[in-house]
Amino acid sequence: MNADLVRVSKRLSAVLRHRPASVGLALDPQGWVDVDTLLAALAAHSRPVSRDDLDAVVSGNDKRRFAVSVGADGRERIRASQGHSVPVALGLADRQPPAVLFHGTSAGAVPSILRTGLVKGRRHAVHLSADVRTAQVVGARRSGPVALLEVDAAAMAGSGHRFQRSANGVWLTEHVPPTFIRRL
Ligand code: HQG
Repeated sequence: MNADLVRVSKRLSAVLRHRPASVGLALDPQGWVDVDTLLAALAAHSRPVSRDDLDAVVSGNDKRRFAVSVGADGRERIRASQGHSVPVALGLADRQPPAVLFHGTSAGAVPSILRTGLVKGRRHAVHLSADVRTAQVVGARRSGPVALLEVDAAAMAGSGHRFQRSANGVWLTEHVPPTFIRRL
């Protein structure tokens, strides 16, 4: 994705996950907003995004962060697939996770994580990756060396922890206690 589209993707993330009110919008309870309404609101707040760029970000995004669908009113709507800090009910069903999941983070965070487990912070859920490579990329967003953690998801599910998978393949859970975490 070129630099302009990365900028558009970040702009959409900010509005659709964290600050819809910054452009005068409210998301519906499931996090959707009408595409035309969104584009008009961005333009009205001096942050215009063209429909072509929105489509390019939705379909070309490395991580498929956004989903477009047709609402009950027959109009196109868009939402972020995960990562919200504003309250939304994504309506994801509980699913049996793979036996192991992975989490990439900064090495400096590991002692704290091994004490209190993985906590969701301001996000809705702890984000886990299905493969080590993705976890590596997630961890590399932090400064300093990356630490890779393996989560015993089978054992967690066995003791009643619930998991969901976002539309773009991120595994979500409420909290990962330290006993299920192993540093790779
Ligand atoms: C850490 C990106 C100390 C955790 C990615 C992480 C992902 C703790 C940071 C998505 C801790 C939170 C989410 C504890 C957790 N002590 N540190 N007890 N528990 N942490 O960004 O998982 O590009 O909220 O390790 O691809 O890094 O936005 O979570 O380093 O899918 O689409 O606290 O964000 O997606 O950071 O990333 P984040 P994350 P997007």
